[in-house]
Amino acid sequence: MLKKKERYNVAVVGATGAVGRRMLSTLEERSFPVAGIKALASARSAGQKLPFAGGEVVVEELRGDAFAGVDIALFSAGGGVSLEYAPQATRHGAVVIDNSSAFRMDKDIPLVVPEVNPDALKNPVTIVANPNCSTIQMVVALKPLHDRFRIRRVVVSTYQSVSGSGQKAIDELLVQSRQALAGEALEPKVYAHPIAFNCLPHIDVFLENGYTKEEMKMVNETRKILGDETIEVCPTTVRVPVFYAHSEAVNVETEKKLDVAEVKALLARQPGVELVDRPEANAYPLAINAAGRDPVFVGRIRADLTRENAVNMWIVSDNLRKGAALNAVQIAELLIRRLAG
Ligand code: 25A
Ligand code: L14
Repeated sequence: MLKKKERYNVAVVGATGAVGRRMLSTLEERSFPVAGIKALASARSAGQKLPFAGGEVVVEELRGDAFAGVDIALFSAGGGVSLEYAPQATRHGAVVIDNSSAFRMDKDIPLVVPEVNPDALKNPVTIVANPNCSTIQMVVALKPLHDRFRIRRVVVSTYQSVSGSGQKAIDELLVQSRQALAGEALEPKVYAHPIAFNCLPHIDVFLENGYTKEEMKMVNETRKILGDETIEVCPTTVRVPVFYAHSEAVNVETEKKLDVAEVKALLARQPGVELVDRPEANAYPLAINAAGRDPVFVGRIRADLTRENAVNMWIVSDNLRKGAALNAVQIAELLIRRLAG
């Protein structure tokens, strides 16, 4: 169990990955009270140096005994690594904040977005799950609408960047873009088809019901985070040739009478949201503006003309930040704040 301290020993598992690197930089940017830092990854990255707090941290191979003395362990090395090593970390007394999908739907494990359901974090905590990136940015915007109007149904289409699948996918989009412009054949490795100049309605694996696992994460995680099993979510998740930040077209239907001006007002004061909604100035959220920034950007807020009590909006956020590293560090901040209070 986490004990109150001035500063905490923190480990990042998967530190060399696209998310792990941002976990390190986010701890630094937000001046998290770090006593000692450990960067853990697979053997092939051991010895590599990563920048941290003006200095460098040498990557160590992930082994069970690496968690001795660790207070907080942030995991982003895929579900298999989490399933194997999170229990070893908790056995050493560390609290695990896990970015993989391994524990998210476990009923004993809190699934937390600090602006949305901070009270899901109940002591004593051993593992906390960080939700899926597409779900996080959507629920941050849905929360005030659910509280005020009670959401009945959400129809969402995502436009997801390649960085969600890691550095190798970022490299693949770059290489294929160059190949396409040079008139060369495109060779897919990470994805089933070329991603350059294309859209793939396929994220994570297909399930028996015809949906992808990414789509079903949006259905199940949204209900768990908002604490309402009656909310219907109808998703289509699409990979697009964008490097950073996911965009989402979201239609929300509510039980109570919905007022678009009030929706805008509620979103304007929702913590974690930045409204960008001035069509007269061509101002709306864009992936290239959201990349490298913390907020969930919301715009194109307009009534659904085909239905009463329904509204459309466009939600954009950096999937590696609010969608992964930032949310994980915010969970750690919430944990230590609770200890302090
Ligand atoms: O890709 P993996 O296998 O899931 O691994 C991701 C991270 O976990 C570590 C691994 O370290 C990496 O840090 N890891 C994997 N297996 C491990 C094990 N058994 C393990 N750690 C311990 N024990 P690594 O040293 O093995 O891998 C090196 C990493 O280097 C990155 N890389 C590759 N080419 C690069 C590069 N970095 C810079 N420049 C290049 N040209 C690459 O990391 C490689 O894995 P990555 O960016 O591809 O990692 C992305 C993976 O992270 C997870 N992820 C990303 N976004 C999300 C996410 N998970 C949840 N939500 C997200 N939003 C995914 O698992 C993704 O595959
Ligand atoms: O958090 O974009 O479950 O490929 C798994 C796949 C996040 C993103 C998760 C991708 C994800 C992801």
